[in-house]
Amino acid sequence: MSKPRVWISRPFFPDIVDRLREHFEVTQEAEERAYTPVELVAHLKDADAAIIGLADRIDADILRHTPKLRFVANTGVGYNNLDLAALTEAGVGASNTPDVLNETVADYAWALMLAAARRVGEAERWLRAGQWKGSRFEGWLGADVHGKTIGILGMGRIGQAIARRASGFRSPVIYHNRSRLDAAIEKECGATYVDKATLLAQADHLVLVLPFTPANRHSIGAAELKAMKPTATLTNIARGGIVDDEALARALADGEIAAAALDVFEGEPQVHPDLLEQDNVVLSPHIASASRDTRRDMASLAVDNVLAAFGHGPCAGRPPTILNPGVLADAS
Ligand code: 8YV
Repeated sequence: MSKPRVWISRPFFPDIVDRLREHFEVTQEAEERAYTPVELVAHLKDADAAIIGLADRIDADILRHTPKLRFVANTGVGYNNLDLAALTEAGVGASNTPDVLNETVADYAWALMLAAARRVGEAERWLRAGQWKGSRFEGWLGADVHGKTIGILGMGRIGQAIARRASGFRSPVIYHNRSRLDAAIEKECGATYVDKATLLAQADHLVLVLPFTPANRHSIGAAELKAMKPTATLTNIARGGIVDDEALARALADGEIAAAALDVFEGEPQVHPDLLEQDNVVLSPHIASASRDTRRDMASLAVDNVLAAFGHGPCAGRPPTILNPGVLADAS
């Protein structure tokens, strides 16, 4: 009997991919890029499973042409690139990579927040441009982070990991979330629940960790930015589109907030040209989870899910982070 086929849309860690070869015929792309729907169909029409990235959108139109497909493993915790209802309807299991990246993404949220507050990017560009002719006691004044109020919008596991780090900075944490956390978790994270208006008004450094849903689009727009302190910073490590990037560029230019740091953008890899004009914004190319260890853990978890979906490995039959477990129950 021929082995099932798995298509991997991007290159990663050959030793991890090798774990599939005993059970699957593996095709892996040598280059990472965004595929058109037509290209995706061409790659997926004979595949039994796929390991994909956030740029690969799987929806009902694709699934109509992929009758063999049984499982899709997404290499990210966010899965707004998957139409989960359509996958479930088509009987295709899907998984993501939660938890393994929480601490790494939380580290990066702090890195960006600190960089925005202390003007690290701006100062480095200035130095590299040969502008440093002598010290200025009153130059490069930024905002402190220690002791200041950290605001977190979206308090899932990554938000909680960000909050826990605040105790070393002696910074109080306030948060807003769709649902309030249990008192025990609030206590452990040292975080106080507030409504969104209070969060915006009181945060000295606001971090966004919301999942992207159509309802969350432009959760931070012109009105929300006006409601923030003029000395505040805004950090987005969640998803592009949660912030209205054009409104943010205007707010930064008008001094409505002091600075921002963005790892994600609406329409990435394009970045709104008005943001590129602003010096008081730190920009990075969606790398919050990109530590060597964590990217390996994410790849490994995606592979574990595929193996388990086809009855192999220690979790045989129970993909560890499946998003629609009913699909497998229906198939058995
Ligand atoms: C990406 C992310 O997965 O996990 C997520 O939701 O946004 C990131 O970790 C990563 O950039 C790989 O594409």
